[in-house]
Amino acid sequence: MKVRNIITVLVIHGGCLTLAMILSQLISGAADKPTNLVVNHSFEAVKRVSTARKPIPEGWQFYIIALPAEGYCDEGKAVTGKLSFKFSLSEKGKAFLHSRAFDVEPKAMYRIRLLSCGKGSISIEMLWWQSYPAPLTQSKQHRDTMKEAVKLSDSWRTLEITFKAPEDAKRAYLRIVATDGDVWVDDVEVKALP
Ligand SMILES: [Ca+2]
Repeated sequence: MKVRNIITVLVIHGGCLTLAMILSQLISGAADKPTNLVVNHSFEAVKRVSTARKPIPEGWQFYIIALPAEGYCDEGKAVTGKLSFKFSLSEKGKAFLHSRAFDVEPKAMYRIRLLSCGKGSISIEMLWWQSYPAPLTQSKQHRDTMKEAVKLSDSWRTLEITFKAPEDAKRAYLRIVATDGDVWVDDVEVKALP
């Protein structure tokens, strides 16, 4: 809620307005702001499957599609915090990083932003579901993707794309696809546009 609106409420209610009411208006105002639908967006929270394995980010799933490939939270580069997610791939390697699934509104617009750098290429996809996780029911338009993968460089750059949720979509998750070499990702954001 804007300060002007709070002042209007104060005028209407006069002395009856309590501090609790002001706070409640401020809290509801904050809830109206679009929030990042991706948890652990900067890859700072990690989990270790075993002491021998490299740490992977909480709230994300890593899938190897073509070997050799690996992926882990890396201390070598970061835009914010201390860690980023690093795909380490050979020329033939391919891997997916999936966010945790989140609720979506049918036909709403979702803007995805992330920062990335490296020697390889990256692409952003959204997977849409009528129902997820169980029962698993895909939307008729199940996958939206960038037209082509983006070739990266050693400098961090922002990638952004907006997708429209299909009319039967209730759930979705983000898929980050890396190929052709080492790729770092940090500060991932998925927001519903007003
Ligand atoms: Ca980070």
